[in-house]
Amino acid sequence: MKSFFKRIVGFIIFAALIVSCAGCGNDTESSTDPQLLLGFSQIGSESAWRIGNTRDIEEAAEKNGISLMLENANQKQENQIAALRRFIAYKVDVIAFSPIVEDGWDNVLEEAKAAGIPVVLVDRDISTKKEGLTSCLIGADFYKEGYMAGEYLVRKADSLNLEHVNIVEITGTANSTPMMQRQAGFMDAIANDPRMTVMESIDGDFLKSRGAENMRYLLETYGGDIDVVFSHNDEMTLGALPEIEKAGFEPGKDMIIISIDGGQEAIDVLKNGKINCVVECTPKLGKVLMETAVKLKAGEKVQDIIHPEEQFFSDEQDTSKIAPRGY
Ligand code: GYE
Repeated sequence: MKSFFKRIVGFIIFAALIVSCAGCGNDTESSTDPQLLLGFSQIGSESAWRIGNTRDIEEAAEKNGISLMLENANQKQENQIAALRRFIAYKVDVIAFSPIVEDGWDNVLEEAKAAGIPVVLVDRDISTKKEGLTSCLIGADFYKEGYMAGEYLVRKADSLNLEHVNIVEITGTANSTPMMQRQAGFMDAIANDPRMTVMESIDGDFLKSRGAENMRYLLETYGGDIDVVFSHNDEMTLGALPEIEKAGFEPGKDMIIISIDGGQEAIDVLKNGKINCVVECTPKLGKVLMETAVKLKAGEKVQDIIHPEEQFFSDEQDTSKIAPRGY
């Protein structure tokens, strides 16, 4: 009995110590007591773009004194849903996430709404019939990116006096916003040009390995009939290029290569002439995300959609002047 009593007293003292220390710590800790806790669910680490985007968000959070709970879903929607539920249980101030695909978010977003936590979509959009599940979207205009890629191809076909242009398309993750919008923009840009034929569109899931695998299959199937490879991201392009060379073709010359993202590695290959065109998609969304999270916590209104400014790089310009990319 005595020892039980002792234990209780010990526990009370221990608990009191924890409570009294929670707010003190050292001086720096107390002064950085987070005014804002942001939960961010990232898709994964599939590309230089994604890794650059994660880094940018971490740096922006730190710069703005925002506490970041960052979770990497390793390419799985179920992991993202579980992360959002943890953020809700943790009562974060704002939730942000990059939805891997567009469908399937209604239930968890209803839960966030019921908990009164504003949600920001970063990079990709969702599709839902319900109103008011998210506060805004910060991400690129993927339709415009695809459209610019298509416009480039029309100009390139003109400059080479091509009569027929056979295209293969390696697409990003099925049912993801960039995949659907880049494809739509590209198709619209070439739609009125009778020279253009898309021989096949194939899902490469934004992965380098799948870019290589798909390119092998496309070369086996269509061989030298391929005039153009339109790839939805740099990783898949970088996977496809060695396969084209192994099959005896010179990328950039025998085949026109069009890519999207504009990471350093792809830009270096553009400079070497093995890629003809790279449409920029900037991963640097962190600063705007932090500004938006602060406004949402303060109950202020934010813009529905925020698209960053994006550039375009191709063999039509002096590529030696392209500044270091940072991702
Ligand atoms: O193009 C690709 C990535 O959603 C814009 O996802 C992003 C895309 C990007 O992994 O490389």
